[in-house]
Amino acid sequence: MTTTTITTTTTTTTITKGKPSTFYETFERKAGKDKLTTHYCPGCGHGRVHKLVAEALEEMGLGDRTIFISPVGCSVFAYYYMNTGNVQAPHGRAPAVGTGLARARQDSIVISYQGDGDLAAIGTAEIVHAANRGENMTVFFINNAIYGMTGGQMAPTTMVGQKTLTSPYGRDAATEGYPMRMSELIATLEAPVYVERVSCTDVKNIHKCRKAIRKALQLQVERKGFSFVEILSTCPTNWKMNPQDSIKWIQEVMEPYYKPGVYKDKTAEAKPLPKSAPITDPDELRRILGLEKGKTEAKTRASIGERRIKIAGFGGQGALTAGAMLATAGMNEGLQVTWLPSYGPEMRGGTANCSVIISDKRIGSPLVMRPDVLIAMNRPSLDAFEQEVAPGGMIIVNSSMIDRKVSRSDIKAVYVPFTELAAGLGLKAAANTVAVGAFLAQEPLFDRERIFEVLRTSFKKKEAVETNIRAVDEGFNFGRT
Ligand SMILES: Cc1ncc(C[n+]2csc(CCOP(=O)(O)OP(=O)(O)O)c2C)c(N)n1
Ligand code: SF4
Repeated sequence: MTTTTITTTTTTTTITKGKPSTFYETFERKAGKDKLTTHYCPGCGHGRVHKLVAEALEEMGLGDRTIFISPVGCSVFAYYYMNTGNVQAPHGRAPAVGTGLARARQDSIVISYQGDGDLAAIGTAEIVHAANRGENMTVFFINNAIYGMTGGQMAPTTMVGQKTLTSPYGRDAATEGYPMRMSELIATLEAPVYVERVSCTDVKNIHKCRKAIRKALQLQVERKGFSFVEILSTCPTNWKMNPQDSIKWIQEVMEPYYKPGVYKDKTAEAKPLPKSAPITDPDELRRILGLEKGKTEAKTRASIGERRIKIAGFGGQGALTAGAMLATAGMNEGLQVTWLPSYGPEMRGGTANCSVIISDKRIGSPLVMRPDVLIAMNRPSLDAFEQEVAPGGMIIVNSSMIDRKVSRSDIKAVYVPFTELAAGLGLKAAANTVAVGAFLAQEPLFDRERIFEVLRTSFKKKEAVETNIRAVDEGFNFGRT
Protein backbone atom coordinates (compact mmCIF):
# COMPACT_ATOMS: atom_id res chain seq x y z
CA MET A 1 0.00 0.00 0.00
CA THR A 2 1.29 3.48 -0.71
CA THR A 3 0.53 6.71 1.07
CA THR A 4 0.65 10.08 -0.60
CA THR A 5 0.82 13.32 1.27
CA ILE A 6 -0.69 16.35 -0.46
CA THR A 7 0.24 19.71 0.96
CA THR A 8 -1.44 22.93 -0.11
CA THR A 9 -0.85 26.36 1.36
CA THR A 10 -3.51 25.73 3.98
CA THR A 11 -3.87 21.96 4.50
CA THR A 12 -1.93 18.71 4.54
CA THR A 13 -3.82 15.56 3.63
CA THR A 14 -2.52 12.02 3.62
CA ILE A 15 -4.27 9.66 1.25
CA THR A 16 -3.82 5.95 1.53
CA LYS A 17 -4.18 4.38 -1.83
CA GLY A 18 -3.36 1.39 -3.91
CA LYS A 19 -3.41 -2.26 -3.10
CA PRO A 20 -1.84 -3.69 0.01
CA SER A 21 1.26 -5.79 -0.70
CA THR A 22 -0.68 -8.79 0.64
CA PHE A 23 -2.53 -8.66 -2.68
CA TYR A 24 -0.61 -9.69 -5.78
CA GLU A 25 0.61 -6.87 -7.95
CA THR A 26 -1.58 -8.10 -10.81
CA PHE A 27 -4.60 -10.38 -10.78
CA GLU A 28 -4.02 -13.01 -13.40
CA ARG A 29 -7.38 -14.78 -13.20
CA LYS A 30 -9.11 -12.34 -15.53
CA ALA A 31 -7.03 -11.48 -18.50
CA GLY A 32 -8.35 -7.89 -18.55
CA LYS A 33 -6.06 -5.19 -19.84
CA ASP A 34 -5.16 -3.76 -16.47
CA LYS A 35 -4.98 -7.19 -14.75
CA LEU A 36 -6.57 -5.58 -11.73
CA THR A 37 -10.03 -7.03 -12.15
CA THR A 38 -11.19 -9.91 -9.99
CA HIS A 39 -13.60 -12.60 -11.15
CA TYR A 40 -16.24 -11.41 -8.68
CA CYS A 41 -19.47 -9.84 -9.89
CA PRO A 42 -19.89 -6.08 -9.42
CA GLY A 43 -21.11 -5.37 -5.89
CA CYS A 44 -20.11 -8.77 -4.52
CA GLY A 45 -19.20 -8.78 -0.84
CA HIS A 46 -16.27 -11.15 -1.35
CA GLY A 47 -14.24 -8.36 -2.95
CA ARG A 48 -14.81 -6.03 0.02
CA VAL A 49 -13.89 -8.70 2.56
CA HIS A 50 -10.76 -9.72 0.61
CA LYS A 51 -9.61 -6.11 0.75
CA LEU A 52 -10.23 -5.82 4.48
CA VAL A 53 -8.37 -9.06 5.17
CA ALA A 54 -5.45 -8.11 2.91
CA GLU A 55 -5.17 -4.69 4.52
CA ALA A 56 -5.24 -6.19 8.01
CA LEU A 57 -2.53 -8.70 7.12
CA GLU A 58 -0.31 -6.01 5.71
CA GLU A 59 -0.80 -3.60 8.56
CA MET A 60 -0.22 -6.31 11.15
CA GLY A 61 2.88 -7.51 9.28
CA LEU A 62 1.46 -11.02 8.88
CA GLY A 63 1.59 -11.49 5.10
CA ASP A 64 4.65 -13.73 5.09
CA ARG A 65 3.31 -15.96 7.85
CA THR A 66 -0.21 -16.37 6.56
CA ILE A 67 -1.72 -19.43 4.91
CA PHE A 68 -5.02 -18.56 3.31
CA ILE A 69 -7.33 -21.51 2.72
CA SER A 70 -9.70 -20.90 -0.18
CA PRO A 71 -12.93 -22.82 -0.13
CA VAL A 72 -15.07 -24.17 -2.93
CA GLY A 73 -17.53 -21.47 -3.91
CA CYS A 74 -17.16 -18.12 -5.62
CA SER A 75 -14.07 -17.41 -3.54
CA VAL A 76 -12.34 -20.56 -4.80
CA PHE A 77 -9.95 -18.31 -6.68
CA ALA A 78 -8.83 -16.25 -3.67
CA TYR A 79 -5.35 -17.64 -4.30
CA TYR A 80 -5.15 -15.49 -7.42
CA TYR A 81 -5.39 -12.42 -5.21
CA MET A 82 -3.87 -13.10 -1.79
CA ASN A 83 -0.12 -12.72 -1.81
CA THR A 84 0.24 -15.15 1.08
CA GLY A 85 0.67 -18.88 1.36
CA ASN A 86 -2.37 -20.45 -0.27
CA VAL A 87 -4.11 -23.78 -0.07
CA GLN A 88 -7.33 -24.64 -1.86
CA ALA A 89 -9.48 -27.07 0.11
CA PRO A 90 -12.28 -29.35 -1.08
CA HIS A 91 -15.82 -28.16 -0.42
CA GLY A 92 -16.40 -27.69 3.32
CA ARG A 93 -13.03 -29.08 4.32
CA ALA A 94 -11.13 -25.85 4.98
CA PRO A 95 -11.28 -26.28 8.79
CA ALA A 96 -9.84 -29.80 8.48
CA VAL A 97 -7.04 -28.54 6.24
CA GLY A 98 -6.58 -25.62 8.63
CA THR A 99 -6.28 -28.01 11.55
CA GLY A 100 -3.36 -29.78 9.90
CA LEU A 101 -1.68 -26.51 8.99
CA ALA A 102 -2.20 -24.91 12.39
CA ARG A 103 -0.73 -27.93 14.15
CA ALA A 104 2.16 -28.58 11.79
CA ARG A 105 3.15 -24.94 11.29
CA GLN A 106 2.53 -23.37 14.62
CA ASP A 107 4.04 -20.02 13.70
CA SER A 108 1.75 -19.60 10.73
CA ILE A 109 -1.42 -17.58 10.65
CA VAL A 110 -4.09 -19.89 9.30
CA ILE A 111 -7.19 -18.39 7.73
CA SER A 112 -10.14 -20.53 6.79
CA TYR A 113 -12.27 -18.42 4.45
CA GLN A 114 -15.65 -20.02 3.78
CA GLY A 115 -19.02 -19.36 2.19
CA ASP A 116 -22.28 -20.44 3.78
CA GLY A 117 -22.84 -23.45 1.52
CA ASP A 118 -19.28 -24.48 2.25
CA LEU A 119 -19.34 -23.92 6.00
CA ALA A 120 -22.96 -24.44 7.03
CA ALA A 121 -23.97 -27.23 4.63
CA ILE A 122 -21.33 -29.62 3.37
CA GLY A 123 -18.77 -28.61 5.99
CA THR A 124 -21.00 -28.45 9.07
CA ALA A 125 -19.18 -31.27 10.81
CA GLU A 126 -15.72 -29.89 10.02
CA ILE A 127 -16.43 -26.41 11.33
CA VAL A 128 -18.19 -27.58 14.47
CA HIS A 129 -15.40 -29.98 15.42
CA ALA A 130 -12.55 -27.62 14.57
CA ALA A 131 -14.27 -24.99 16.73
CA ASN A 132 -14.89 -27.50 19.48
CA ARG A 133 -11.23 -28.51 19.48
CA GLY A 134 -10.28 -24.84 19.72
CA GLU A 135 -7.80 -25.04 16.84
CA ASN A 136 -5.57 -22.02 16.61
CA MET A 137 -7.05 -20.60 13.43
CA THR A 138 -9.28 -17.79 12.24
CA VAL A 139 -12.44 -18.44 10.29
CA PHE A 140 -14.00 -15.78 8.09
CA PHE A 141 -17.50 -16.97 7.32
CA ILE A 142 -19.11 -15.19 4.38
CA ASN A 143 -22.86 -15.44 4.81
CA ASN A 144 -24.64 -14.33 1.64
CA ALA A 145 -27.73 -16.47 2.28
CA ILE A 146 -27.30 -18.42 -0.96
CA TYR A 147 -25.05 -20.73 -2.98
CA GLY A 148 -23.31 -18.18 -5.19
CA MET A 149 -21.03 -20.12 -7.49
CA THR A 150 -23.45 -22.82 -8.53
CA GLY A 151 -26.17 -20.41 -9.60
CA GLY A 152 -28.19 -19.48 -6.54
CA GLN A 153 -29.53 -22.58 -4.81
CA MET A 154 -30.93 -22.43 -1.28
CA ALA A 155 -28.33 -22.53 1.47
CA PRO A 156 -28.84 -23.37 5.16
CA THR A 157 -28.66 -19.61 5.72
CA THR A 158 -31.32 -18.67 3.14
CA MET A 159 -34.02 -16.51 4.74
CA VAL A 160 -37.54 -17.82 5.25
CA GLY A 161 -39.53 -16.69 2.21
CA GLN A 162 -36.38 -16.02 0.16
CA LYS A 163 -36.75 -17.19 -3.42
CA THR A 164 -33.83 -19.13 -4.78
CA LEU A 165 -33.31 -21.51 -7.65
CA THR A 166 -34.31 -24.45 -5.44
CA SER A 167 -36.93 -22.61 -3.38
CA PRO A 168 -38.79 -20.84 -6.20
CA TYR A 169 -41.79 -20.13 -3.96
CA GLY A 170 -39.63 -18.93 -1.12
CA ARG A 171 -37.99 -20.96 1.66
CA ASP A 172 -40.61 -22.66 3.74
CA ALA A 173 -39.53 -23.37 7.32
CA ALA A 174 -42.03 -26.22 7.57
CA THR A 175 -40.25 -28.22 4.92
CA GLU A 176 -36.76 -26.70 4.70
CA GLY A 177 -36.13 -25.73 8.30
CA TYR A 178 -35.02 -22.36 9.58
CA PRO A 179 -32.00 -20.33 8.53
CA MET A 180 -29.04 -21.47 10.58
CA ARG A 181 -27.39 -18.96 12.85
CA MET A 182 -23.85 -20.27 12.78
CA SER A 183 -22.31 -17.66 15.08
CA GLU A 184 -24.80 -18.46 17.82
CA LEU A 185 -24.21 -22.19 17.30
CA ILE A 186 -20.42 -21.92 17.41
CA ALA A 187 -20.62 -19.64 20.45
CA THR A 188 -22.33 -22.39 22.48
CA LEU A 189 -19.16 -24.47 22.27
CA GLU A 190 -16.66 -24.24 25.09
CA ALA A 191 -13.42 -23.79 23.17
CA PRO A 192 -13.86 -20.86 20.75
CA VAL A 193 -12.30 -17.72 22.10
CA TYR A 194 -14.04 -15.10 19.99
CA VAL A 195 -17.19 -15.16 17.88
CA GLU A 196 -18.63 -12.05 16.27
CA ARG A 197 -21.10 -11.33 13.48
CA VAL A 198 -20.61 -8.19 11.43
CA SER A 199 -22.23 -6.80 8.37
CA CYS A 200 -20.21 -5.55 5.43
CA THR A 201 -22.58 -2.86 4.22
CA ASP A 202 -22.18 0.84 5.02
CA VAL A 203 -19.15 2.75 6.23
CA LYS A 204 -19.92 2.21 9.92
CA ASN A 205 -20.39 -1.51 9.50
CA ILE A 206 -17.38 -1.92 7.25
CA HIS A 207 -15.37 -0.29 10.01
CA LYS A 208 -16.75 -2.83 12.52
CA CYS A 209 -15.94 -5.59 10.09
CA ARG A 210 -12.37 -4.32 9.77
CA LYS A 211 -12.02 -4.27 13.57
CA ALA A 212 -13.40 -7.79 13.96
CA ILE A 213 -11.02 -9.14 11.31
CA ARG A 214 -8.06 -7.59 13.07
CA LYS A 215 -9.10 -8.78 16.48
CA ALA A 216 -9.54 -12.36 15.26
CA LEU A 217 -6.11 -12.31 13.62
CA GLN A 218 -4.49 -10.79 16.68
CA LEU A 219 -5.91 -13.58 18.84
CA GLN A 220 -4.28 -16.10 16.55
CA VAL A 221 -0.97 -14.25 16.78
CA GLU A 222 -1.28 -14.63 20.56
CA ARG A 223 -2.13 -18.34 20.10
CA LYS A 224 -5.39 -17.90 21.95
CA GLY A 225 -7.20 -20.43 19.82
CA PHE A 226 -10.23 -20.49 17.57
CA SER A 227 -11.95 -17.34 16.42
CA PHE A 228 -14.90 -16.99 14.10
CA VAL A 229 -16.08 -13.88 12.30
CA GLU A 230 -19.32 -14.13 10.37
CA ILE A 231 -19.72 -11.46 7.74
CA LEU A 232 -23.11 -10.70 6.18
CA SER A 233 -22.25 -10.21 2.56
CA THR A 234 -23.95 -9.35 -0.73
CA CYS A 235 -24.61 -11.58 -3.74
CA PRO A 236 -26.37 -9.17 -6.11
CA THR A 237 -26.21 -11.64 -8.99
CA ASN A 238 -28.12 -14.46 -7.39
CA TRP A 239 -30.35 -12.17 -5.34
CA LYS A 240 -31.21 -10.57 -8.67
CA MET A 241 -30.73 -7.07 -7.30
CA ASN A 242 -28.46 -4.19 -8.04
CA PRO A 243 -25.58 -3.62 -5.60
CA GLN A 244 -27.37 -0.79 -3.73
CA ASP A 245 -30.53 -2.79 -3.21
CA SER A 246 -28.55 -5.78 -2.08
CA ILE A 247 -26.95 -3.70 0.68
CA LYS A 248 -30.42 -2.53 1.69
CA TRP A 249 -31.60 -6.14 1.70
CA ILE A 250 -28.90 -7.09 4.19
CA GLN A 251 -29.90 -4.19 6.42
CA GLU A 252 -33.63 -4.75 6.20
CA VAL A 253 -33.95 -8.52 5.92
CA MET A 254 -30.75 -10.24 7.07
CA GLU A 255 -29.67 -8.08 9.99
CA PRO A 256 -32.92 -8.38 11.99
CA TYR A 257 -32.54 -12.18 11.90
CA TYR A 258 -28.76 -12.44 11.87
CA LYS A 259 -28.14 -9.83 14.51
CA PRO A 260 -24.66 -8.37 14.33
CA GLY A 261 -22.79 -8.47 17.62
CA VAL A 262 -20.22 -10.24 19.72
CA TYR A 263 -21.45 -13.70 20.67
CA LYS A 264 -18.43 -14.80 22.61
CA ASP A 265 -15.28 -13.09 23.80
CA LYS A 266 -12.89 -14.88 26.12
CA THR A 267 -9.95 -12.71 25.09
CA ALA A 268 -9.16 -11.62 28.63
CA GLU A 269 -9.07 -15.04 30.26
CA ALA A 270 -7.78 -17.18 27.36
CA LYS A 271 -4.25 -18.49 27.86
CA PRO A 272 -1.92 -18.98 24.87
CA LEU A 273 -2.01 -22.55 23.61
CA PRO A 274 1.22 -24.44 24.29
CA LYS A 275 3.43 -25.19 21.30
CA SER A 276 4.42 -28.76 20.69
CA ALA A 277 7.99 -29.53 19.69
CA PRO A 278 8.28 -30.15 15.93
CA ILE A 279 9.41 -33.64 14.87
CA THR A 280 12.66 -33.24 13.00
CA ASP A 281 14.01 -36.81 13.02
CA PRO A 282 13.08 -38.40 9.66
CA ASP A 283 13.06 -41.92 11.15
CA GLU A 284 10.64 -40.80 13.83
CA LEU A 285 8.44 -39.26 11.12
CA ARG A 286 8.53 -42.49 9.13
CA ARG A 287 7.53 -44.43 12.21
CA ILE A 288 4.60 -42.08 12.93
CA LEU A 289 3.43 -42.16 9.34
CA GLY A 290 3.77 -45.94 9.21
CA LEU A 291 6.39 -45.83 6.45
CA GLU A 292 9.08 -48.40 6.71
CA LYS A 293 12.41 -47.29 5.35
CA GLY A 294 12.44 -47.49 1.57
CA LYS A 295 9.03 -49.16 1.40
CA THR A 296 7.59 -46.61 -0.98
CA GLU A 297 10.59 -46.50 -3.28
CA ALA A 298 9.91 -47.82 -6.77
CA LYS A 299 11.20 -51.28 -7.56
CA THR A 300 14.49 -51.55 -9.37
CA ARG A 301 14.05 -50.90 -13.09
CA ALA A 302 15.56 -48.83 -15.87
CA SER A 303 15.35 -45.21 -14.78
CA ILE A 304 12.54 -43.22 -16.37
CA GLY A 305 13.31 -40.09 -14.39
CA GLU A 306 10.30 -37.91 -13.78
CA ARG A 307 7.77 -37.42 -16.59
CA ARG A 308 5.35 -34.53 -16.19
CA ILE A 309 2.25 -34.75 -18.28
CA LYS A 310 -0.68 -32.43 -18.81
CA ILE A 311 -3.85 -33.68 -20.51
CA ALA A 312 -6.39 -31.04 -21.43
CA GLY A 313 -9.72 -30.85 -23.23
CA PHE A 314 -13.27 -29.72 -22.76
CA GLY A 315 -15.45 -31.22 -20.02
CA GLY A 316 -16.73 -34.59 -21.22
CA GLN A 317 -13.78 -35.47 -23.45
CA GLY A 318 -12.29 -37.67 -20.80
CA ALA A 319 -9.04 -35.80 -20.23
CA LEU A 320 -9.22 -36.44 -16.49
CA THR A 321 -9.98 -40.13 -16.99
CA ALA A 322 -7.07 -40.50 -19.41
CA GLY A 323 -4.78 -39.05 -16.74
CA ALA A 324 -6.22 -41.32 -14.07
CA MET A 325 -5.64 -44.33 -16.34
CA LEU A 326 -1.99 -43.43 -16.82
CA ALA A 327 -1.47 -42.73 -13.13
CA THR A 328 -3.16 -45.95 -12.01
CA ALA A 329 -1.22 -48.02 -14.54
CA GLY A 330 2.01 -46.34 -13.42
CA MET A 331 1.18 -47.07 -9.79
CA ASN A 332 0.50 -50.72 -10.59
CA GLU A 333 3.89 -50.79 -12.28
CA GLY A 334 5.43 -49.80 -8.95
CA LEU A 335 6.20 -46.23 -9.96
CA GLN A 336 5.53 -43.07 -8.01
CA VAL A 337 2.56 -41.21 -9.45
CA THR A 338 0.38 -38.19 -8.85
CA TRP A 339 -2.83 -37.12 -10.59
CA LEU A 340 -4.21 -33.67 -10.07
CA PRO A 341 -7.46 -32.72 -11.80
CA SER A 342 -8.42 -29.15 -12.54
CA TYR A 343 -11.67 -27.85 -13.89
CA GLY A 344 -13.05 -24.34 -13.94
CA PRO A 345 -15.91 -23.25 -11.71
CA GLU A 346 -17.36 -21.09 -14.47
CA MET A 347 -20.96 -21.92 -15.16
CA ARG A 348 -20.37 -21.92 -18.93
CA GLY A 349 -17.61 -23.04 -21.26
CA GLY A 350 -16.02 -25.57 -18.95
CA THR A 351 -12.56 -26.85 -19.62
CA ALA A 352 -10.83 -29.66 -17.83
CA ASN A 353 -7.25 -30.70 -17.49
CA CYS A 354 -5.18 -32.88 -15.27
CA SER A 355 -1.58 -33.03 -14.32
CA VAL A 356 0.04 -36.43 -14.05
CA ILE A 357 3.53 -37.17 -12.82
CA ILE A 358 5.07 -40.58 -13.26
CA SER A 359 8.43 -41.03 -11.70
CA ASP A 360 10.79 -43.58 -10.28
CA LYS A 361 11.59 -41.27 -7.40
CA ARG A 362 9.42 -39.67 -4.78
CA ILE A 363 7.42 -36.77 -6.18
CA GLY A 364 7.78 -33.46 -4.40
CA SER A 365 4.65 -31.76 -5.66
CA PRO A 366 1.80 -32.84 -7.90
CA LEU A 367 1.76 -29.48 -9.68
CA VAL A 368 2.91 -29.50 -13.29
CA MET A 369 3.95 -26.02 -14.33
CA ARG A 370 6.23 -27.05 -17.25
CA PRO A 371 4.95 -30.31 -18.70
CA ASP A 372 7.30 -32.60 -20.61
CA VAL A 373 4.30 -33.83 -22.53
CA LEU A 374 1.06 -32.05 -23.32
CA ILE A 375 -1.85 -34.02 -24.71
CA ALA A 376 -4.15 -31.41 -26.28
CA MET A 377 -7.61 -32.78 -26.96
CA ASN A 378 -9.10 -29.58 -28.34
CA ARG A 379 -7.95 -26.25 -29.74
CA PRO A 380 -8.41 -24.08 -26.60
CA SER A 381 -6.19 -26.53 -24.70
CA LEU A 382 -3.42 -26.24 -27.28
CA ASP A 383 -3.77 -22.46 -27.24
CA ALA A 384 -3.73 -22.36 -23.44
CA PHE A 385 -0.85 -24.73 -22.72
CA GLU A 386 1.48 -24.79 -25.73
CA GLN A 387 3.78 -22.19 -24.25
CA GLU A 388 4.00 -24.04 -20.93
CA VAL A 389 5.61 -27.15 -22.40
CA ALA A 390 9.24 -27.51 -21.37
CA PRO A 391 11.79 -26.94 -24.16
CA GLY A 392 12.61 -30.33 -25.70
CA GLY A 393 9.18 -31.59 -24.65
CA MET A 394 6.35 -32.89 -26.78
CA ILE A 395 2.76 -32.12 -27.68
CA ILE A 396 0.41 -34.84 -28.83
CA VAL A 397 -2.33 -33.10 -30.76
CA ASN A 398 -5.84 -34.39 -31.38
CA SER A 399 -5.76 -33.55 -35.07
CA SER A 400 -9.47 -34.41 -35.40
CA MET A 401 -10.38 -31.35 -33.42
CA ILE A 402 -7.43 -29.02 -33.72
CA ASP A 403 -7.14 -27.13 -36.95
CA ARG A 404 -3.67 -25.73 -36.47
CA LYS A 405 -0.11 -26.94 -36.10
CA VAL A 406 2.08 -26.53 -33.06
CA SER A 407 3.86 -23.22 -33.53
CA ARG A 408 6.99 -23.89 -31.45
CA SER A 409 10.07 -25.35 -33.06
CA ASP A 410 11.85 -26.40 -29.84
CA ILE A 411 9.41 -29.20 -29.08
CA LYS A 412 8.26 -32.31 -30.86
CA ALA A 413 4.71 -32.36 -32.27
CA VAL A 414 2.82 -35.57 -32.90
CA TYR A 415 -0.55 -35.43 -34.65
CA VAL A 416 -3.04 -38.20 -33.96
CA PRO A 417 -6.75 -38.02 -34.86
CA PHE A 418 -8.01 -39.30 -31.49
CA THR A 419 -11.66 -38.64 -32.20
CA GLU A 420 -11.70 -40.12 -35.71
CA LEU A 421 -9.83 -43.25 -34.64
CA ALA A 422 -12.27 -43.73 -31.76
CA ALA A 423 -15.25 -43.09 -34.04
CA GLY A 424 -13.88 -45.74 -36.39
CA LEU A 425 -14.31 -48.24 -33.56
CA GLY A 426 -17.89 -47.07 -33.07
CA LEU A 427 -17.09 -45.39 -29.75
CA LYS A 428 -16.27 -41.69 -30.11
CA ALA A 429 -16.09 -41.43 -26.34
CA ALA A 430 -12.94 -43.54 -26.40
CA ALA A 431 -10.91 -40.67 -27.89
CA ASN A 432 -9.20 -40.33 -24.51
CA THR A 433 -8.14 -43.98 -24.56
CA VAL A 434 -6.73 -43.48 -28.07
CA ALA A 435 -4.75 -40.58 -26.58
CA VAL A 436 -3.34 -42.87 -23.88
CA GLY A 437 -2.20 -45.33 -26.58
CA ALA A 438 -0.56 -42.56 -28.60
CA PHE A 439 1.20 -41.35 -25.47
CA LEU A 440 2.62 -44.80 -24.72
CA ALA A 441 3.89 -45.10 -28.28
CA GLN A 442 5.97 -42.00 -27.70
CA GLU A 443 6.71 -42.53 -24.01
CA PRO A 444 7.02 -46.25 -23.29
CA LEU A 445 7.02 -45.81 -19.52
CA PHE A 446 5.41 -49.21 -19.11
CA ASP A 447 3.78 -51.89 -21.19
CA ARG A 448 0.30 -51.33 -22.66
CA GLU A 449 -0.83 -54.35 -20.67
CA ARG A 450 -0.82 -52.09 -17.59
CA ILE A 451 -3.47 -49.90 -19.21
CA PHE A 452 -5.47 -52.96 -20.25
CA GLU A 453 -5.52 -54.07 -16.61
CA VAL A 454 -6.94 -50.69 -15.63
CA LEU A 455 -9.57 -50.92 -18.36
CA ARG A 456 -10.59 -54.38 -17.20
CA THR A 457 -11.26 -53.07 -13.70
CA SER A 458 -12.90 -49.81 -14.87
CA PHE A 459 -15.60 -51.20 -17.14
CA LYS A 460 -18.13 -53.83 -16.19
CA LYS A 461 -19.15 -54.67 -19.76
CA LYS A 462 -16.78 -56.93 -21.66
CA GLU A 463 -17.62 -55.07 -24.86
CA ALA A 464 -16.55 -51.73 -23.42
CA VAL A 465 -13.27 -53.25 -22.22
CA GLU A 466 -12.56 -54.72 -25.62
CA THR A 467 -13.37 -51.54 -27.55
CA ASN A 468 -11.19 -49.48 -25.24
CA ILE A 469 -8.32 -51.95 -25.57
CA ARG A 470 -8.64 -51.61 -29.32
CA ALA A 471 -8.68 -47.83 -28.90
CA VAL A 472 -5.38 -47.98 -27.00
CA ASP A 473 -3.92 -50.10 -29.81
CA GLU A 474 -5.21 -47.71 -32.48
CA GLY A 475 -3.61 -44.76 -30.74
CA PHE A 476 -0.43 -46.71 -30.11
CA ASN A 477 -0.03 -47.82 -33.72
CA PHE A 478 -0.85 -44.39 -35.10
CA GLY A 479 1.39 -42.70 -32.54
CA ARG A 480 4.38 -44.81 -33.59
CA THR A 481 4.20 -43.80 -37.23
C1 LIG B 1 -18.36 -32.14 -2.63
C2 LIG B 1 -18.98 -31.07 -3.46
N1 LIG B 1 -20.32 -30.89 -3.44
C3 LIG B 1 -20.88 -29.92 -4.17
C4 LIG B 1 -20.11 -29.12 -4.95
C5 LIG B 1 -20.77 -28.07 -5.82
N2 LIG B 1 -20.61 -26.73 -5.27
C6 LIG B 1 -19.62 -25.94 -5.66
S1 LIG B 1 -19.70 -24.42 -4.99
C7 LIG B 1 -21.12 -24.79 -4.18
C8 LIG B 1 -21.83 -23.79 -3.34
C9 LIG B 1 -21.00 -22.67 -2.91
O1 LIG B 1 -21.75 -21.79 -2.15
P1 LIG B 1 -21.16 -21.00 -0.92
O2 LIG B 1 -20.31 -21.90 -0.09
O3 LIG B 1 -22.27 -20.35 -0.22
O4 LIG B 1 -20.17 -19.95 -1.56
P2 LIG B 1 -20.43 -18.70 -2.53
O5 LIG B 1 -20.30 -19.26 -3.91
O6 LIG B 1 -21.80 -18.17 -2.22
O7 LIG B 1 -19.35 -17.76 -2.18
C10 LIG B 1 -21.49 -26.10 -4.42
C11 LIG B 1 -22.70 -26.75 -3.88
C12 LIG B 1 -18.71 -29.32 -4.95
N3 LIG B 1 -17.88 -28.56 -5.65
N4 LIG B 1 -18.18 -30.31 -4.19
S1 SF4 C 1 -22.39 -15.04 -7.77
FE1 SF4 C 1 -22.72 -13.83 -5.89
S2 SF4 C 1 -21.15 -14.49 -4.42
FE2 SF4 C 1 -20.55 -15.18 -6.49
S3 SF4 C 1 -19.19 -13.60 -7.29
FE3 SF4 C 1 -21.26 -13.14 -8.02
S4 SF4 C 1 -22.12 -11.76 -6.47
FE4 SF4 C 1 -20.34 -12.74 -5.56
